[in-house]
Amino acid sequence: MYTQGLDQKSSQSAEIKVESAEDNARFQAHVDAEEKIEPKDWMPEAYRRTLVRQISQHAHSEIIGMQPEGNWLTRAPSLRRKSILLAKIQDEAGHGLYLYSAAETLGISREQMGDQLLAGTAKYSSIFNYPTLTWADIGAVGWLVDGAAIMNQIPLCRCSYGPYSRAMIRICKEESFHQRQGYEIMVELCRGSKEQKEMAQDALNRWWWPSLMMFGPSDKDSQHSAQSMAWKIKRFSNDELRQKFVDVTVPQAEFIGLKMPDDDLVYDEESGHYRYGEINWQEFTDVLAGNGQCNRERMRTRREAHQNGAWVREAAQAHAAKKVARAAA
Ligand code: FAQ
Repeated sequence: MYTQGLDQKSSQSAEIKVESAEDNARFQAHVDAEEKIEPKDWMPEAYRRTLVRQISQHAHSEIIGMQPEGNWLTRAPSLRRKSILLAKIQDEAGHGLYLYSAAETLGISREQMGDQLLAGTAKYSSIFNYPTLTWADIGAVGWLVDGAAIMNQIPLCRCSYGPYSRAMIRICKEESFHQRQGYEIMVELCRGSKEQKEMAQDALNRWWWPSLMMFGPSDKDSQHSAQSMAWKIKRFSNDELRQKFVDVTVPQAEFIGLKMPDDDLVYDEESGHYRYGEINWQEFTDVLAGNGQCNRERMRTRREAHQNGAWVREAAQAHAAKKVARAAA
């Protein structure tokens, strides 16, 4: 999708070049004028590193994020539900691939990013360390997790880095379909039997707070937000996006007769926003430290999938080598 034909010499020389105040000022002016930064443009090393960190973590999230939903593929309640879920999970794989390609334009290889994930030195979203216990969880994941993802990702379509912003445009269109399919599952369950409605409520109870944590630490604890906003990588702070998500999601829950699992939730007429209770940041820290309910299982599954795919990578390389040899003959 994006060129990987980066001029190795120039990207190396960019790294060793001393960054002058003039270079940085010119770069910031470019960003402030809303002009896109493209792979071969000069950029501060810290900008490049921030993007590699964020985009690769985003890509890893899409790939690991296939696991909780994959858990229900063989148990989806109908053929229609199964084919929709299959298509959604395949979309997530595609998102991961666009994002790895966008990160590769910054001079890191997909293999390096994969190694960082498997070594545990790169993060993926906290949300994918929770289990999908019932079919209603598939509704809740689409409605809440994809809903939160869109809220965070729509502004990324305007990110200052060209390849990331362009990848996000298509991803957001697909995420929007994902959110609707999840909400539709919740609507159906809430219109169904008493047991089905209880199952939907139980899924909401378990997924609500982890979904709020997806937006990252509160603004006062967010290490990267201020710089990322100055560089127009991020357009809104973590708390601003979390608030927008709460404001659109609470009425959706009310519409289908579900109750948010937050006794402190109240609509504030004056500000026009819902005020919500305290997030359990200790739980967030524990999940990031690898101690969530499913961290170990997710990484074990990913490692096994990588090992089991070794023959595919070898076959693809052998095929590519044959093609090159044939073309040279
Ligand atoms: N989980 O200073 P900040 C999806 C880390 S895609 C884990 O605020 P920043 C689609 C953060 O990396 C979901 N770690 O950081 C789907 C940093 O650690 P570091 C993924 C988190 O970057 C749906 C530290 O905490 N979306 O769901 C989390 O300015 C269904 C300090 O935080 C993206 O990645 C977290 N929740 O803001 C797939 C969107 N939050 O790197 C399948 C792009 C924070 O220094 C099924 N990313 N951390 O070691 C972003 O917008 C930003 O990176 C934030 C964090 C907002 C996530």
